[in-house]
Amino acid sequence: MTEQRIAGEIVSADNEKRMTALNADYDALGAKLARDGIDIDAITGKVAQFFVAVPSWGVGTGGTRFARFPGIGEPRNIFDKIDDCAVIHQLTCATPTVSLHIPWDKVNDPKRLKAHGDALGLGFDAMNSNTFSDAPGQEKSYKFGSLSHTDAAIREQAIKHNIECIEIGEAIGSKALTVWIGDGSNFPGQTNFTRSFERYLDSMKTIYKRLPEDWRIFSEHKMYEPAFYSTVVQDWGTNYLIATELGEKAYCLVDLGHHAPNVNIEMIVARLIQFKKLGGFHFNDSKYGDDDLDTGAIDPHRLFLVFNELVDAEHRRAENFHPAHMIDQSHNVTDPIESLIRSANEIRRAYAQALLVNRKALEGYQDDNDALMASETLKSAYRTDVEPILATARLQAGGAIDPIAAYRASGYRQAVSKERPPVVGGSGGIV
Ligand code: LRH
Ligand code: MN
Ligand code: MN
Repeated sequence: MTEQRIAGEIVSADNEKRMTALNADYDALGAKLARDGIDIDAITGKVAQFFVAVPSWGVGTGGTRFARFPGIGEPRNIFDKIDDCAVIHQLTCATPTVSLHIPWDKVNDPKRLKAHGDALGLGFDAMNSNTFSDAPGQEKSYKFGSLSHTDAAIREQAIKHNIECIEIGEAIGSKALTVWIGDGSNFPGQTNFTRSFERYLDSMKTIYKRLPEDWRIFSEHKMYEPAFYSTVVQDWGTNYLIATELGEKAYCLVDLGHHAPNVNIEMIVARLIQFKKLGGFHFNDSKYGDDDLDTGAIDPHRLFLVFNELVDAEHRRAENFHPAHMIDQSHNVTDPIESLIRSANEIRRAYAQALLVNRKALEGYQDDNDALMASETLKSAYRTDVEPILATARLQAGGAIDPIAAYRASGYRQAVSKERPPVVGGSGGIV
């Protein structure tokens, strides 16, 4: 039996209060969709099978480079983090896996960690390496880069770290490694674009060779930060080159926050799908840059448009299309568990809305160059309030109709704060 961090009775009691209204809303939506020839239960079934991984680093309060304001009951270690992730999955039934970040997560005993995950019904998604900051006691500094560093010994250290991440991942059942580097430059002339990219590719090829047969490697592009003039893996074009240079186990990861404002991310997604190199996502939202806000908090329509491409690919059975869905956000002013619950729901919402798009009609309007009706076809799916579908999917899987209400009713945060000592705030950084 899966261990539960929140008593089942609390969730049932909260569900009980909402059941009648949900059933009425579900029936009303079902009748409306039926008029358009859509079977609501089929959509609910698909939504229930859509999952997204929670980032281990997301369950601790984040911060900026200016300050961090921890909340109460902050996780003390990876085991506490896994407990918090289990709460999110218990209530949403949408997040059965956790994505680790090494060395932020200290995994001294992978067997014990796997057993802890198993007991809570959680598995492990992609491993994330970290050569963008120096770990305490680390021999050589990444101040001037890692996998693309001019010094071979530093590149070697960064390669070794990535291989260690693979080894930990193998022990806990992960099947992918995500590599994001902060390498780049702050001033024109500081680095040679071509030579640094050559060094990066050489390092990645060495890591790639160590990748187990059934693993994938994801490279993540980012336009800026911490380097403010240039980054080595700056955009999806460079990312695509990396994935093709490395081989068939290499794919591009799209972090929604890593593009210039107004970039057409859904089109990037379409291109990567077309050329069979979309590896997956780091979902979040942003207003200005890599703000790492809750997914769908600023621009839910863009999220929908991304999912429109994913469902389109699913619909036409695009080849080699099995993206890994992960959240990557930072919570500065909210309870991270609440933000992650909300984001998992927003991601499923975008998926459900995209499933409602009448693809046959859309294709017809596109072929007839009927711009207005094509756009209206997307809009009418986007305008549909699919909450009854999301809530029913959760309820049928044993979760909560209103997960945030159930979480608040449980008093989980207050309870864990009794055993988890307060954390001192202060300077920034995600720990
Ligand atoms: C870089 C990034 C990358 C890191 C994470 C903490 O901005 O998106 O995925 O691993 O943040
Ligand atoms: Mn990311
Ligand atoms: Mn980021």
